[in-house]
Amino acid sequence: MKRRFVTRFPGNPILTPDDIPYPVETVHNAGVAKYHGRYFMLFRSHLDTGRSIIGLAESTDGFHFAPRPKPFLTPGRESPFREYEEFGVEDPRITLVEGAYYITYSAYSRYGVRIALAKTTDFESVERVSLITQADYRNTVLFPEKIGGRYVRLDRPHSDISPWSIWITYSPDLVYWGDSRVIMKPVPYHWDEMKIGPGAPPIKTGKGWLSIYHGVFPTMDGAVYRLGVALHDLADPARILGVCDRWILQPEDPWEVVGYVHNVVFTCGAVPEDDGTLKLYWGGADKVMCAGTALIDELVDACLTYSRPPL
Ligand code: BMA
Repeated sequence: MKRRFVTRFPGNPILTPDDIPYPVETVHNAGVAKYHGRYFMLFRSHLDTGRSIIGLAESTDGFHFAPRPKPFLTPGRESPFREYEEFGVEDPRITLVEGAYYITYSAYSRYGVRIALAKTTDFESVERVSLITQADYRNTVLFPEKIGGRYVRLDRPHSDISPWSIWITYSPDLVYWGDSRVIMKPVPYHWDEMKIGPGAPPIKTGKGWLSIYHGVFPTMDGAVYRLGVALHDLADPARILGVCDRWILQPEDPWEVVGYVHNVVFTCGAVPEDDGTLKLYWGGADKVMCAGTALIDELVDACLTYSRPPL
């Protein structure tokens, strides 16, 4: 019998390229937010140039999504975004901060990959705020509130001499960021040994901030992307209270095992519900969107019960 932290929605995959009213090759790695009782999904799609854009789909139940007729966010046309989004925009994450939905996404260009920040208040129009990292960052999630008077994010800089790890960074205004430190590293010969990165924006619970991250393991058959969980202290999120030693989700369904990139489950969003459940969303094999549910308390307990050192 397998341990199950996540129950897959029986109607998976919930969104595929065939559902999208404009030509796309993939629908994956979506951020999701609940707004006035409706679910808004910002999903990444590869075009047949190999570059990515971001689309929008809406749902009343969090499982059945209707895509909008046109993409929501395509590479910026005005400087400085034009220069840094030339190769595409990818992997959006949505966090509600002080009444606005902030979107962090990867901006690709001839200069590398960096994180851009945009915001919307209505999922109709979107406004770019700033480019918030230099190059060599591609996963950043915002906490939904100021902590200790500062905005906080988890990010994942690239490195040649250390396996790619999760860092924490602070800002007075969401534009200027600093005071970074590494807080969580992969563990050798472990499911996340090759690299880790933030997944869904952190979720506030009574026992700490729950972070769902991705971890990668190299095999003779290529890399395998799985999801894990960590719990951060509420008042000082740089302090990790526990990292669950086990993965919570791995590629198993056929559309997670085979696709645009095989053997990938990759999350950019999860929605906590009032009844203590979590709706978790992930890209299957970089090709389709999938959903499942989990119990928030069970994920929090897993961080504390099967804990391994964060560094
Ligand atoms: C990562 C990113 C993700 C992708 C994953 C698996 O490096 O590119 O967007 O889902 O690889 O291909």
